Amino acid sequence: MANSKYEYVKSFEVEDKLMPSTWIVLRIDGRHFHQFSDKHEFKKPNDERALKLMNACAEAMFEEFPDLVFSYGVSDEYSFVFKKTTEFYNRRSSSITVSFFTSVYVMKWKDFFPDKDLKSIPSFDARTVCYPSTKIVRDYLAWRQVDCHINNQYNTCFWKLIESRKTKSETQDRLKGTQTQDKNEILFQLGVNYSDLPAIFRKGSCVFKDKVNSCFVSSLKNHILHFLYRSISYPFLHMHDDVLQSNKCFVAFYTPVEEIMKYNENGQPVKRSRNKVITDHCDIMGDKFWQEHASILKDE
Ligand code: DGT
Ligand code: MG
Ligand code: MG
Ligand code: MG
Ligand code: MG
Repeated sequence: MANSKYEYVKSFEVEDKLMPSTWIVLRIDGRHFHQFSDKHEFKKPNDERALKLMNACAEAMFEEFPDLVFSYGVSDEYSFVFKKTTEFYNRRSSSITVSFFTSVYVMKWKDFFPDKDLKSIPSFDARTVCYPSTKIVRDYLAWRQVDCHINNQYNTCFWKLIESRKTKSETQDRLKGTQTQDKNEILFQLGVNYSDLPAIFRKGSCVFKDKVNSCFVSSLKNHILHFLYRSISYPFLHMHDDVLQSNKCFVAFYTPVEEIMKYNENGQPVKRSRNKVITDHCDIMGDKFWQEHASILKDE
């Protein structure tokens, strides 16, 4: 690049590199979502479609950024854990991930709210923190899930009391100083068994990659394509390469496209293990989940 007299401005840039060999946790939080959720008439206290849109954004993050190992979402926030050894974006904290998340939120809005126009521009803030040990990452995630539980129980009580024709100030007085057990009792009197509420509300959402065994399948379309490439003369293929590449020519005589399974010499289906993005509403405070998914936070 040619030097110019303006080059000196680069000397003002400061290093923006996160500590090496530490888990990077990025937390994204909707900006002014109190107003945003009112404007779009999100259901109170939980809008399942809004939560599922957040989950879809997290799933898209996993498709886009291979160094993500785990994420946890609740309300208008999502925490993303990058593996310790990641060199993604040179470990710069001002990474592009939050703009990617926001763009997906806008792009997928209509998939989740076909009946609602997006009336204002959603944006998210982001902070990154480095954690040196697996234990602290687990404690971080447990902290977010405890928060989810406390807020959800309070909000569920609050809106049930409002539904039962209590005023806002009566409701606030009724809930002041109450413990978990008291709130469960209030809910029970109002006909709600807290543990029967959907797990997505009570536990929040986990999106992560997990190894799954699947049978090796390949599409019939691919087999035909290979067959044609092997048996039709090169000049023909050359002339019609664009059509073959687009697969348009097969639609006419092979619809729907079937998938065929591969078998080994003993007649057993060929299994392969691959990473799949999973969304679930697990308990991530106890040991069970982490014992069953030991590879997620393993030290490398
Ligand atoms: P901030 O983050 O400082 O810019 O401000 P907010 O307004 O985003 O506040 P925050 O992040 O502390 O709290 C999240 C807000 O989003 C909270 O006021 C309720 C709203 N919200 C999030 N999820 C839902 C939902 O499923 N239903 C409804 N009705 N509101 C929700
Ligand atoms: Mg906030
Ligand atoms: Mg917010
Ligand atoms: Mg929030
Ligand atoms: Mg550039």
